[in-house]
Amino acid sequence: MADIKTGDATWHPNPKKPDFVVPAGAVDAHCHVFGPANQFPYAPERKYTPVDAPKEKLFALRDHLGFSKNVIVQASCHGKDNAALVDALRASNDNARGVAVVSPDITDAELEDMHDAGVRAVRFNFLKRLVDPAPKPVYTRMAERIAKLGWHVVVYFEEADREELVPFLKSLPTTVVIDHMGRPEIKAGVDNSGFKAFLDLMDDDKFWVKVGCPERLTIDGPPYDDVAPFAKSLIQRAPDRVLWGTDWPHPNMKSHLPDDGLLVDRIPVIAPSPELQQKLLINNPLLLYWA
Ligand code: 0GY
Repeated sequence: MADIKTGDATWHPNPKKPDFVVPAGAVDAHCHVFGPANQFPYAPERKYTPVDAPKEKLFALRDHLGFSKNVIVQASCHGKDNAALVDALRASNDNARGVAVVSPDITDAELEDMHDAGVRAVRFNFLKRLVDPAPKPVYTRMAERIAKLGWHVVVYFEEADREELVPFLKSLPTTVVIDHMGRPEIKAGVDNSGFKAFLDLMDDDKFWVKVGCPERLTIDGPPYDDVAPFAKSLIQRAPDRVLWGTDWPHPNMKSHLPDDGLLVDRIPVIAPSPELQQKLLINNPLLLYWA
């Protein structure tokens, strides 16, 4: 595993062709586009500057991995300017949907334009290393506005902040999708009380969860055996409300360059039956993003 230096790309230059053949029509439901900066400059308030990862590279990876569709999530390095995201959506032939990060002063007409491009959610990011979170009423007001468009909320938080955030998340008027399994404490093991509480939360059908991203959570490194039990438990508990994504281009990865082909090969480990794979990769994301 090579160390990644500042200024290096955070993605594998030559991911393997997956051994696991995903079902036809599969959706990579968490990925990003970065730049190119000369067309879509990074936000002045950003907390990291990535290497450009433009839409052409994302779509080539999609094809290489055997996927058909993407859900592209606005990353913090682009702040509240969703131009790169919208450009990728419009270039996708209806094969991509978007999760935007928006400013409270966005107009209804601008939201409707984004809907037309394929945006179906807003992301509330509570990771202080990535953003300076706003006061909760700002998010509540935005959730009320986007609910009218039939959109949902995607939320990114750390396990340490979960308990404090849950009442607020439950109060939102939309479905809430939780990024990266709520970033569980892998070293505490799958039976730890925090993750048990998270599993209990998933009994509320307001909540959906993304079960990818082992590369970011792992302690042991590839092939991510230490993270698999967490994803597997979530899929068993809420098979109709789980989503999977590559997380390409893996912003802020410092420990190693994840091989996206290997990430795909891990899908049958966490979703062992064809029925679970069909829900995870097709039925669930289509319902949430293309219905
Ligand atoms: C991710 C993860 C990260 C970055 C961002 O918005 C962002 O910049 O989400 C991270 O550094 O954990 O998958 O989106």
